[in-house]
Amino acid sequence: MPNTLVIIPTYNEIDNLEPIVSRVRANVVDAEVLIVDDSSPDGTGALADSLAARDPHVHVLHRAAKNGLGAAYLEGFSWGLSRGYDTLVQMDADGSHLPEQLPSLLAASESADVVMGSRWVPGGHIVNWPWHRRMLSQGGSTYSRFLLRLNQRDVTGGYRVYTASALERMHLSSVESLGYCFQIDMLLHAVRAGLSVVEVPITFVERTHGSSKMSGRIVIEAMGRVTVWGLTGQGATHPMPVPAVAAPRN
Ligand SMILES: Nc1nc2c(ncn2[C@@H]2O[C@H](COP(=O)(O)OP(=O)(O)OP(=O)(O)O)[C@@H](O)[C@H]2O)c(=O)[nH]1
Ligand SMILES: [Mg+2]
Repeated sequence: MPNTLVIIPTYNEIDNLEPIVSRVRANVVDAEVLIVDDSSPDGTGALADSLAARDPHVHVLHRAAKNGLGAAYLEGFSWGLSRGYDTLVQMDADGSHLPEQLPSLLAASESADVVMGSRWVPGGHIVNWPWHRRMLSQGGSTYSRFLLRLNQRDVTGGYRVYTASALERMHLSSVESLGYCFQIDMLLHAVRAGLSVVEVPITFVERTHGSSKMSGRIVIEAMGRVTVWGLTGQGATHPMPVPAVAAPRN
């Protein structure tokens, strides 16, 4: 039973999916891949099925409708935890997260609960992003770090590795965010659960095929939630409230 599951959420990634899956398989040969597709109209889900039919290391979860990357990841985590994987990776399908850098993230996860691929630490790079995307990413990270008292530099980054025991301690049932904010929400849950978090520099490459699902609504969701969390004292310095009843395990 391989230990590492790489979860790749997809919505209209037909040109990106096959290369990213084969690069993951080439770079971490014993990893398994879970594609979580939200009924992409461009046929990504059918392509995912054909990749899974060719390679027993590839699995697919089909969801009925587009419901945000956060919900797709939560379903992927639950799928992986219930099957006993002990390392779960988040990776975009669009080529922004380089599978060639996954071995260094996995190496770091041997001594940390959560590993975050980071664009904003020394050694981190961004390729082909316009200035307004850099500003949004850096501005969003700075705003969230300040309001939520987080120490990490790249709080919206989505290239991460979680150990299964970390996810089990993070009270995922209270993660509600759908878009960009999901990454901040997850980090906040990790820090408040007392987990060790390390940032590893990555090179983030802007997608060359397909289109971004980032939208004004996603940015507003993130700003609104971060502001409310900050103003209501739900930042990183406050421990997670322990649920009165233990959450059921899948
Ligand atoms: N299953 C699922 N996947 C999604 C959804 N929204 C985005 N994704 C996937 O999540 C990953 C990240 O989405 P992107 O559109 O690249 O958004 P982003 O990386 O936040 O924004 P950019 O930096 O502009 O690319 C990609 O693999 C998308 O296909 C969704 O609603 N459902
Ligand atoms: Mg992207």
